[in-house]
Amino acid sequence: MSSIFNPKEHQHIRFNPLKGEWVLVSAHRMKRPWKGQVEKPSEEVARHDPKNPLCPGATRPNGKVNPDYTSTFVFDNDFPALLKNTVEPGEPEHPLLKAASAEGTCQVMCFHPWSDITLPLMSLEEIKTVIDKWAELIIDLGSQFRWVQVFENKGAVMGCSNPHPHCQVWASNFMPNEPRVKDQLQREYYIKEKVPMLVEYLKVELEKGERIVVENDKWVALVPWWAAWPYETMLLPKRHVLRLQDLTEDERKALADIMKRLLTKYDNLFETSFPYSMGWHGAPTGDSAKEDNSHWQLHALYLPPLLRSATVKKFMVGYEMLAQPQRDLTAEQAAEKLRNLPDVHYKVQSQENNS
Ligand code: H2U
Repeated sequence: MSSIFNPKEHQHIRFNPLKGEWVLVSAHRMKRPWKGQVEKPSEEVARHDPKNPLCPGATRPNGKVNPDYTSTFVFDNDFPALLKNTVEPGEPEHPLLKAASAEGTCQVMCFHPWSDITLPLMSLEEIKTVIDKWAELIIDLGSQFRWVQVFENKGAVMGCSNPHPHCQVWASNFMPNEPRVKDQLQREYYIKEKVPMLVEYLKVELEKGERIVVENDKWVALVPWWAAWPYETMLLPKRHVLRLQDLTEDERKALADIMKRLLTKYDNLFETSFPYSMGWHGAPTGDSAKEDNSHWQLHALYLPPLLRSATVKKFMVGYEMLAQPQRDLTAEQAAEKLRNLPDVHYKVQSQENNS
């Protein structure tokens, strides 16, 4: 073994300053054979299924009828994990049996009337409409709740329960764990360094360049130094922005552009509708919006599970659950692979080739 450190050959641990956690990087493990679980390839979906509760005009199991929507469509989740009026838990019987109130609301947002379309295949105008709707929802729910989590589960492998393009929005009166820790660590960094952590981080990444996947004049998509999932990416605005609703018109248009390009590259990687969970993290809302949140920088995270092919995913199991996350290729290798993929979707390319 050479004595000069090579991150592709020599395992090491990397620090995630947003979580205060380490990730084990052992790129040499990609060489091991795989005889484990193989996922089902994603199936073709019909454009309209009147029995699908997310489709325009469909009757949902609770009897409510969806309008014949032609753009985005938002409705209250019929099976919400958070409700507005609830009974609060009393004083704990023991300090180790602590509980606290959890009030909130859950909504579902359909991106498009068609079931057989996904964000990378939507037009820039249609993606921009989704972004505007996200901003509206965060303003609306953020006036009542401390945290508004916009997230999309895409693909059955990520637990998505319906193939129609959609996301969810859960708002709560408490800060969930991920943003709570991020809030604290970004605040500590800001107090010490006098600059928001992710603003400084983007500066470093733009100088290095090796983890950048795609960039335009307002946004950067990169594989973070500390990425845990194989093709995890972070989407960052080039300006210091606290919340999604603070984005200018030009920044929203540029966001639609970078989302389309990033998600096209994802689909092109294994020529499949690339599964992931994604979500937005920005400064807290509700009563927390009255405080100084300068330490925050808006960003989105894409957390895709696929590792080797359209059907072999990374399992975050034994060591990851009991010790810490481990990844099988370096962040730089993942970024290079994604960066080198075409910006034209493979389905569009094959249509062009056939015409
Ligand atoms: P997921 O695909 O990420 O599970 O999101 C779909 C959501 O849609 C899910 O939370 C809701 C489910 O509760 N839903 C309804 O509210 N009404 C329905 O009729 C079907 C699904």
